[in-house]
Amino acid sequence: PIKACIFDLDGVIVDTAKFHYLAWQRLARELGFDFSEEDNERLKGVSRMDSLNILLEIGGVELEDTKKEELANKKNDWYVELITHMDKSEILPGTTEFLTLLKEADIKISLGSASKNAKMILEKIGLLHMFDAIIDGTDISKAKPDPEVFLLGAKALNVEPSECVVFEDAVSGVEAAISAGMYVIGVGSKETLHRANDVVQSLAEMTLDRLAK
Ligand code: B16
Ligand code: MG
Repeated sequence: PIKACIFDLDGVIVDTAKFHYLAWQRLARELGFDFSEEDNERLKGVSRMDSLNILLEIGGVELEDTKKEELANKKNDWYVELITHMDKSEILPGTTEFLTLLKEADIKISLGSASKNAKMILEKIGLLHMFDAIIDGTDISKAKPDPEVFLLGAKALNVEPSECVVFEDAVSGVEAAISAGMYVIGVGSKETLHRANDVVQSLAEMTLDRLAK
């Protein structure tokens, strides 16, 4: 029986990727190169510092660690500024409805995100109270595709990994869920997320019946 659902944040519950992109693009421009939307795909689900390393590699820029810290902080300040005005209207289709169905069915809900801004975002969009556990970038030491973020979620909810279903939009997140021994439903394109057990375009397609399968 399914006892818990674990949700990725960015790309599943909200589309913050566009704000991450704007902030990274601004940083790239400042460093003197361009950063395309296609490049940005590589940053989905990836931690802040790993994202910066990918960005610098694309721009062919090498920097010392202290400088990197400074740039990562700067990007985050811009990002936080961009998401200040986020509200309920940013919640992706079907999310609130599906979370409500889970609550009614007594299925536990956890967040499994790489973002250190996750709690703030959930609060802004008014969904924080729906979560029984929140595991985010401040709790983990190993980034997806490592299963740590999802295993900590199962632990916090006191359920077995095999009793959890993960919702993920990133390839690295799908791999993390598989490694955790969890059933995984991809949110996005079937081609990209072909390793997932099932794929939906958005949570609007989710029903308790589909979950039970
Ligand atoms: P922050 P998720 C991830 O969130 C994003 O997909 C990824 O693009 C971002 O770099 C990462 O969070 C870290 O975010 O800089 O806010 O700590 O998809 O795991 O919910
Ligand atoms: Mg994501």
